[in-house]
Amino acid sequence: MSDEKYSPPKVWTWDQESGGKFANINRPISGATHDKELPVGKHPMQLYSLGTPNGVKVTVLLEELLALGHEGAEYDAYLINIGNGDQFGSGFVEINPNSKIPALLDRSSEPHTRVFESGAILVYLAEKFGEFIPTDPAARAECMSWLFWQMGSAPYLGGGFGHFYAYAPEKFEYPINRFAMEVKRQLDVLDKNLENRKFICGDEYNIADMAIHPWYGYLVLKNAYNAAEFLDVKSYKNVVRWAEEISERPAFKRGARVGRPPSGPEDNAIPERHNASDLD
Ligand SMILES: N[C@@H](CCC(=O)N[C@@H](CS)C(=O)NCC(=O)O)C(=O)O
Repeated sequence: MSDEKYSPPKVWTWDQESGGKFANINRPISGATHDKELPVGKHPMQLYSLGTPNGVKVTVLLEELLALGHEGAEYDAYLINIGNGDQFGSGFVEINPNSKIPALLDRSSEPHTRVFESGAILVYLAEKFGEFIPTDPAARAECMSWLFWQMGSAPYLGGGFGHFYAYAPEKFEYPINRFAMEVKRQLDVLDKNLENRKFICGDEYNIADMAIHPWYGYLVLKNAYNAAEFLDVKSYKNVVRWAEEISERPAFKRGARVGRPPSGPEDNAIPERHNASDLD
């Protein structure tokens, strides 16, 4: 396969053999592919998710809320294995018609409240418990601006740069150049913002930090996509300082462990979480 030879047909059709890491789960059709009820645990919050950057945002916020003593944030976290197509089960699609993790069901409301899209889940929980979201209108606008910045920007990082640099069946110069440039621009935006701010919005840690850290913090600290050197991530010194500080928070450390099988004996990750003691 080569990008030089490709000329798009008049009408696009689904090529199931298109290759790449996610070819087996990507489909041009929405909706359920099979009947499957979701499991339900004993806690008010039922989270159907996975320990990816979008999933970790939510477990980190839930752990932060629990650390402040909000018992209503107690949660069962169930693993949705997107590689096996669990996101296309009928029960999951009822909670998220877009078939992507994370999805939340709040069983403390009557009727129960479903929430999908990680940004919407962060806002819902922060508002419900009155934490990690400013009440002053100007401060709230700043928080929402950075939260929506993350929601709009990260697809260029993951779906654009990460996909073409790490997952596509071949290395194509054009998309790698285009998305590397954009990701470096985004890192520069963050770095300049953090020049005079401790956290994304100022002195207070809030849901904007929780949304941005699993993507850009992970990128600068953990060699995401094996691209640390290629993107020269360590040169974004303010982003590195901010990312390191958040990584030290006990609730961050707990939340970041939920939603994946351990990769080896040194890894303390847990696939599912049903009790605080699962992480103690
Ligand atoms: N904008 C969504 C993106 C969610 C998303 O892309 N989730 C990925 C994993 S990080 C997923 O579930 N992919 C499964 C699929 O595409 O079928 C959010 O922030 O919640």
